[in-house]
Amino acid sequence: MTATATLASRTADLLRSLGAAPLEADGDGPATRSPVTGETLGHLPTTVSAADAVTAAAAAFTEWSSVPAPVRGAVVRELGELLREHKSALGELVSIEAGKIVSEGLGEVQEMIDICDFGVGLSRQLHGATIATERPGHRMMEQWHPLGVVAVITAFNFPVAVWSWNTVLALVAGDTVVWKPSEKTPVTAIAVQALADEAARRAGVDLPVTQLVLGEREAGEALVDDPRVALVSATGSTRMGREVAPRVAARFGRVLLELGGNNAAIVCPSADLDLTVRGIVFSAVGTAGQRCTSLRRAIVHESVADELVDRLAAAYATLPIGSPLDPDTLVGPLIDEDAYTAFAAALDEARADGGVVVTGGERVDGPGGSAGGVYVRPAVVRMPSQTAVMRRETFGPILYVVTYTDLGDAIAVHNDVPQGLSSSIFTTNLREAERFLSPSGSDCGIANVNIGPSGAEIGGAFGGEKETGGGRESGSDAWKAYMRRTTNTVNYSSELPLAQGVTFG
Ligand code: UN1
Repeated sequence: MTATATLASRTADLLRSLGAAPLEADGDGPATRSPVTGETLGHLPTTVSAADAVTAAAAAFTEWSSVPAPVRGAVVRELGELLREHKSALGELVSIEAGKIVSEGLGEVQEMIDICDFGVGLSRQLHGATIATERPGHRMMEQWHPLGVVAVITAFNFPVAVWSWNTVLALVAGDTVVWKPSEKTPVTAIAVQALADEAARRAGVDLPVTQLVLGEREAGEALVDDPRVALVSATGSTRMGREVAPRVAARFGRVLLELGGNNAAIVCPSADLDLTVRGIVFSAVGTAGQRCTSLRRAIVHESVADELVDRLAAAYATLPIGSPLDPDTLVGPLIDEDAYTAFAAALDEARADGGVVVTGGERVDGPGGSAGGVYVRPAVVRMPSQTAVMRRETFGPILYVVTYTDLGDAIAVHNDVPQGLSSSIFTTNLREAERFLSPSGSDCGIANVNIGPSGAEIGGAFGGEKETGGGRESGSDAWKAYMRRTTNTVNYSSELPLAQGVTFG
């Protein structure tokens, strides 16, 4: 049997085991491929159109929003159970379709399980405040009510977890969801939708509370422009967000944007270099540099830069690159040829700017040979300063290194990029760490100490500032984005005192 036949038939088996129909070997629908070998996995089925999905979601919302939140939580509990049961199958499918190594494919499903656990608890904690009023015999409070139909637009790099962060909160909040996944990762979406349908069935919910719309750009645009969609939660490039935000704003809808990152680590003289090297390698190389939280810039004190770069080069030299399905691999493929073009162009530009590629940057053969799958050696590039290429997000494993002498300058360089997602400092000096976390430190939504910028837990709010889009998903009080707040004032007296001391008649 050829490798091609193996991956396509493995995908069919996995889909069946997850309760979904296998893809068609021949069909009218578009073909979809695996980045592991570049081979076709099959042809996609036709799903409901965006407009019809929104119609069904809007109708379902009227009923679903009246179901008590702790009862809504039952769907999420069932989903969490199903994900536990099917973790290895779904994780493997993520590896086949998105090219993540085994451990990261499983980790992504674990993130889904974690947010389900969070969501079940949250379903009993959707609380509003009681606020002191200035009027006697009055009570003022706020309540959080379901918002409406939520469109979830996801990217290829976290093809299932990002859906779950949004959908779990939306379901608990009493919203209904229409999902438009990346064109590059429809198969995992089909599998997850089958699990979500089964979860609803097990919870006794006979409403289309979650739906899947497969399609190209037009499908996403239809959701963005539909006035019945109350919230558009979109993960992807800044370019995409720049188009989505004004269109949704034009109809006074809400957006939750998770766009590009250009995440950095400042490495201080006191840093524990053993830990720093491990933290940097995981963040810069994990998922082949294709996380929005991937580490792209190291801003290193001049006294430790040479040693750190030598140690990074040594660590990079031993990285196993190859099929993400091989449990020993640490670096899987880039998603497609376009990703390689951007990777190579960024390296050329860095060299033209005076950068020196210390290690990596070459294209290598993967399991599909030179014909299929895009594999590269992760690169470390020493730059003379933070030039334009460093200020751009290139979705691949390139780590740029610049040096600093003064921490204030390092923080200025750190913040001098258009994006503001995640950040980190490696130091054992309390003053340096606290300064980085302070208002005059990192300007990102996520700031870490002695941890790289990637691999956030679901319990915290996830998202960033500036061109990252300002949205927050996942933990903490991110659920509020999926609900509408009402402020209620109740007069239980027999007088009618007016606010601000106004007298009227
Ligand atoms: C993304 O890359 O779109 O913090 C999300 C992380 C993951 C999520 C990344 N928990 O790296």
